[in-house]
Amino acid sequence: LVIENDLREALVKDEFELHYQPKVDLRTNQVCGLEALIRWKQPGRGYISPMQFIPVAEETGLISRIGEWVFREVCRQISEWEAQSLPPMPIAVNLSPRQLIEGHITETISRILAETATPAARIVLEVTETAMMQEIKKAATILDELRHLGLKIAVDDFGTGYSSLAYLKRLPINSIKIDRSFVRDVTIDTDDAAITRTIIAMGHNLGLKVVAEGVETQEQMNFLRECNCDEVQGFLIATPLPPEEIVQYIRRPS
Ligand code: G
Ligand code: G
Ligand code: NA
Ligand code: MN
Repeated sequence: LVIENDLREALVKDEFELHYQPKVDLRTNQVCGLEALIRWKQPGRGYISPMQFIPVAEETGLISRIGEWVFREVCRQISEWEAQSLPPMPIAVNLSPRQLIEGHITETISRILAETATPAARIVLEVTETAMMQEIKKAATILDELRHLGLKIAVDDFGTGYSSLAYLKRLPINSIKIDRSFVRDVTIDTDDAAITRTIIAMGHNLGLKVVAEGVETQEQMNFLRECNCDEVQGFLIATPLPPEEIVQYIRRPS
């Protein structure tokens, strides 16, 4: 059981890490971006899943401090990789609902970008459909501010909430990520195949880039390529990796 005090201590003791999962462009087969995923390495207990502690962080409000740490660490990593001459690519950061709606996300992000001299265009913010729909007016205002700063916005876990693409059209969005629950059976379930095709076609008609997540097999990837999906992410390509392994992965001979 994760409790508030453990999380506070984890921040003080610097026990969080970020791992990065690559995304691949289906036309070029090249890595075209990375998603930062938080990990908590507790001495003696190993890694604790964000599924266990992000909800606690949300409930207690600690998410704003953890989120700030994540954003700063991504900016630091971008400049470290730049110094190592790794090709520049966008890095996605997950925002939970409370981070989007409460507090001062725009001020926090613009301050960290300025302090770390990070170009805003290098960052993609992943926001779940549910988070955007909870308070759509407020979400729209905040996402507008963030896009004006130059960040890109992706809708995460797309298809699992109650939004329609017509609603999404009113939000300043650049891409949608098809939830992995549709991708899982896309080659065996005709409904999931139809849903996936439809999301890709409608996303493209609205001028959005479409990413599929949770791609685990070559068959799923072939299907997605045939449907003109733009990018894929999942264990078939790579699991989330620590930063050193990302460097090796990107520099590997192909
Ligand atoms: O990486 P993993 O599949 O274990 O992540 C589980 C969940 O935790 C996912 O829903 C993911 O979006 C969320 N998550 C991972 N890293 C972060 C983070 O830095 N901030 C927030 N808010 N959520 C994260
Ligand atoms: O909710 P979000 O999409 O941010 O969740 C990201 C989580 O999904 C990460 O914890 C990551 O470990 C997990 N993940 C990434 N690729 C795959 C995959 O191919 N299959 C499964 N089951 N999980 C994946
Ligand atoms: Na995500
Ligand atoms: Mn997702």
